[in-house]
This record gives sequence, structure tokens and C-alpha cells, in this order.
Amino acid sequence: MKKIISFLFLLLLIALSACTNESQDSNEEAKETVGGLDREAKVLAQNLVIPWSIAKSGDIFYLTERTGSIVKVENGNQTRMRVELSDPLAEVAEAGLMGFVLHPEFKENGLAFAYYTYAEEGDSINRLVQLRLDGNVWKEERILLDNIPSGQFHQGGRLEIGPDEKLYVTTGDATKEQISQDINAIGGKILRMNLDGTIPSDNPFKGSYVYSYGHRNPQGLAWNAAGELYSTEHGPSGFDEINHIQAGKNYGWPLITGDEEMEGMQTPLIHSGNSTWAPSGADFKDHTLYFAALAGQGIYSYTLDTKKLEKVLGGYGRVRDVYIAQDTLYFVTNNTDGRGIPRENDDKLYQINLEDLRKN
Ligand SMILES: [Ca+2]
Repeated sequence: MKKIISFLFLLLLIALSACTNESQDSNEEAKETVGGLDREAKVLAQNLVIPWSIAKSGDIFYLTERTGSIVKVENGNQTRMRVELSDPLAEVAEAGLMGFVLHPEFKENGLAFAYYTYAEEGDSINRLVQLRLDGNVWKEERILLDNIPSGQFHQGGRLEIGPDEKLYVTTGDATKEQISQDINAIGGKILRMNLDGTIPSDNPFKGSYVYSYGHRNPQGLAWNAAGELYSTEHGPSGFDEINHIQAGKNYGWPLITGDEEMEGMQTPLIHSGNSTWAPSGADFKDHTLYFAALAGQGIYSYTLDTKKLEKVLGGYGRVRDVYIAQDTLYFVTNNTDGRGIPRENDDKLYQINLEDLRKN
């Protein structure tokens, strides 16, 4: 009987994962012939376990692994660092230790921020914390925001610090889509806070962390040279989005998708139509947004003034995050997340010159 139940549970899991956008994956996509398949990227780290977020301080990288570690990469050496969290990580899909960003004064104060899903009484909940690096261990020092909705899927989880030195956080609808339109709920939102966890006095809704709403599962945030914020967002089935994020605006989920319009709601700058990018981490070089694609297996670019979307890299499998420093783009694959096909020594951190990405 127990075996039958676990078999049925497995079937349920497979069926559920087939419904979610992140999971869309096929061998056909892996072999797609869109540009960029022949570009050679240099491996900086390997044997990573579902790396989610790239942070960089000088020449040192810190990569979160969804399973709960942070890997330090320095001069070709790799160290897996322990992260001491106040609760055990939840073992639900798309969840674990995800977003991570260094404090602007990290070199002086050793501080960073992290977003993770923990388990409590059979439930899963997302939380934002401050960590401090103590020797080779990251220690949770305090909770900045708790009870961020979690569910079977759509955890959000991207953290970035804006040019205004505020901390921005993406949260998912946690498969409870009605919360995205509720400005009193913190799921299905982009949140903005001071680095001490307090609510900025110039946030659009007084006394609220909510910066923008009507989101489904945003997972990428980046600012262009003019200081404007853009996001990537997982759509329901296709209809992935790039949005220009402005304070207090409503991005429409679940009421509108794709090109649909509704009074008081923002239609995305561009969407994937019936195809799927499953977009995650993003970064800018001048006016071009580069974003990681999981199901889309590679890196895409979207140039603001020409409105041109291109696939600029493929052939490395699922990509979770990108990070740009000067003329170099770094990216991490996500072939070990159970939805891809791991190659030898996956997952990896790579680097490639932006100039090489632009070559035809
Ligand atoms: Ca939308």
C-alpha cells in the first residue's frame, strides 16, 4: 500500500511539474539552432548544485546553491561554505536558498542578504534575512521580512540592490494568483526596503513594502544606465514577460497576459507569446538587458531602443542567473535542478566577453 501511495505521489509530482512554466524543457529545445550555439565560454567553477544567484566582490564570486550552501570561487579555487539559517530549508519545488546580494559595504561589514524557503509544520514559507560572513561560515543575523507566501511553485526570490541603495525583492504568487492583485499581500510583488529592513518613506503605498504589483513569478531585476528598473517574469504557459517597473504600478496578473490591456494595468514591453523563455536573473550593459533562460536554455538580450530580442547564447543547457561586470558576462547553469540534462561536472559558472556574445 505504502508503495502504491508513493507511486501515486510521484505521478502527482510529475503532473504538477509539467504544469509549471519553469519546468518546460525538451531535448528539441536543447538542440535549437538559434544563434550563439558555437560561442565558447570559459568555465570558472564546476560541480555546483543548482546554483541560483551570482554575487561578486572584487575577484571573488559567491554563488548560492538552492540546497543551502554558498560556493566561494577565488582564483580558480572553489570552497563550499556553510550557511547557518534559523530554520531548515523546505523541500518543495523551485525552493530553497535562492536570492543573495552583498551589502554595498560588504568588504567592511561582511553583510549580505538572502532569500530562502523554510519548512514549518508541513508548510513552506519564504523569508528574507541578513547574513554575516564569519570566517568561512555565513550566519543568519536577523530576519528582515518573514511570511512571504510560498506554495507548490512560484517562489520569486531574486534580490538586488538598486542605484538608490534600497533592497528590491521579487515575490511569487505562490500559486495563489488572487494575492497578486491584493496590495495588502506581499506575494506576487516587487518589494522595496531600506537596508535595515524598514519601509522607505517614499515607497508608493504608505507603510508598505510593495513597490509594484500584479506579478506572477518575477525572478530577474536590473537597472539600465539611466537608473530605470526592468524585470523578467515567468508567465503561465508561454507569455513570459519583460516589464519596465515603475513605482505603484499594476502589472496585470492574473487579469491580463500577453498583449491584453486593461485600464490601470501595464502590458509588458515584450512577451514570449506561445513559446517559453522561463526567464530568471537579468543584468544590463548600457541599454541592453541580458537575461537567463531556463526552458529557453541560454541567454537572451533585449535592447530597449531598438526593441530587438535575440538569443545570444545557447548550448549550455538551462541558465539561472547572469552577472555583468565591465565587458564580461558571467552565468550559471541549472542542469542539476531535476528539469534538465546534466552534462559532465555540471552545474557550472562561466564567463564570456560581451563582445563575443554580440558576434554574428
Ligand atoms: Ca504582466
